[in-house]
Amino acid sequence: MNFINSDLTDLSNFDLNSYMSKKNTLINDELMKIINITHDSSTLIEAMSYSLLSGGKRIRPVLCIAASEAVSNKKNDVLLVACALEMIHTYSLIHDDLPAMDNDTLRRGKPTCHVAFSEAAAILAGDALLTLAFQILSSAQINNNAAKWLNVINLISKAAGYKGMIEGQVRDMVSENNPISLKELEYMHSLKTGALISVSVESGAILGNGTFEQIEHLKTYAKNIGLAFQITDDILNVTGDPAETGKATGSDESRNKNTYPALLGIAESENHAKKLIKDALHAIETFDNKSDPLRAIALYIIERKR
Ligand code: GRG
Repeated sequence: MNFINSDLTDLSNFDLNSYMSKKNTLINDELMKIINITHDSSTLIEAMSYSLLSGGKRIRPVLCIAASEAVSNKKNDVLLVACALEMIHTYSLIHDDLPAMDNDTLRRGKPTCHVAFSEAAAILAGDALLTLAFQILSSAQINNNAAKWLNVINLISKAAGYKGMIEGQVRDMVSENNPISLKELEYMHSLKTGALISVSVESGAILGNGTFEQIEHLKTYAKNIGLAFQITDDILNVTGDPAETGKATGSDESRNKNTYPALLGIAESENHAKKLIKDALHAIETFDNKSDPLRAIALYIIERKR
């Protein structure tokens, strides 16, 4: 990675693919246990598990686990928080794809939930995943950490809520056909996509018993990767291959959406995303090699093809 000072990115001893694959197995096994689909499951449970277990990248739950590992030498039990974050993310994708929102028919390489089931089933599956996330969070075994868990639940509800992801989605919808400034675009992205990514990192760091200073550095890391993630998503909507991304391309332009490529062009958008990743890596430069997964994920975010 030549655009960043090599001492920030010496990851020669770290294999991100193997790390992601191990964590994904843990997360997917736990999600399957939670959803527990059986032969007589209802349509609702089938629709929930159809979207939840359909092969997303699991970036948010992995970030939560990686942040807890970055600040701690102990094994921290953040798997349920990680799973709750993935449920909230999946709910947002199901609702984002609905005819009343982006009206998309392909997601994670498969027909979207409302296409595979029905619009009503998709709305209810999204609602059920969102509420299940908070049920899981509030019923976890918390030992002596009750105040920290309550704080995490509060932060996650804010990030997913009316001043977080949902407000970002509303801004995205109302700004269609209505050009906004770069500053407004950045704010919209920081809510729509950044808030859940940030809280994934922050909750892992809190439950890993990170110090105040470590958590502040990780929040800066998360803010930067969150925005870079959405810029890359915007770029992939122009340049990506649906066979790789598992979703439609060209849809932002046809809906006249405000995106980084629309405002800055592809090359400038890529440069901006690189600069954000550089800032993210700087924020955690004093952290030891337990943060290598976070460093590698930051680089992956702008190199990904899906
Ligand atoms: C309550 C009606 C109502 C809406 C909820 C829908 C919604 C609010 C918010 C949507 C926010 C949203 C869909 C943001 C897009 C974020 C984004 C870049 C998604 C793609 O994430 P990836 O690439 O997907 O991590 P995978 O499939 O890998 O998990």
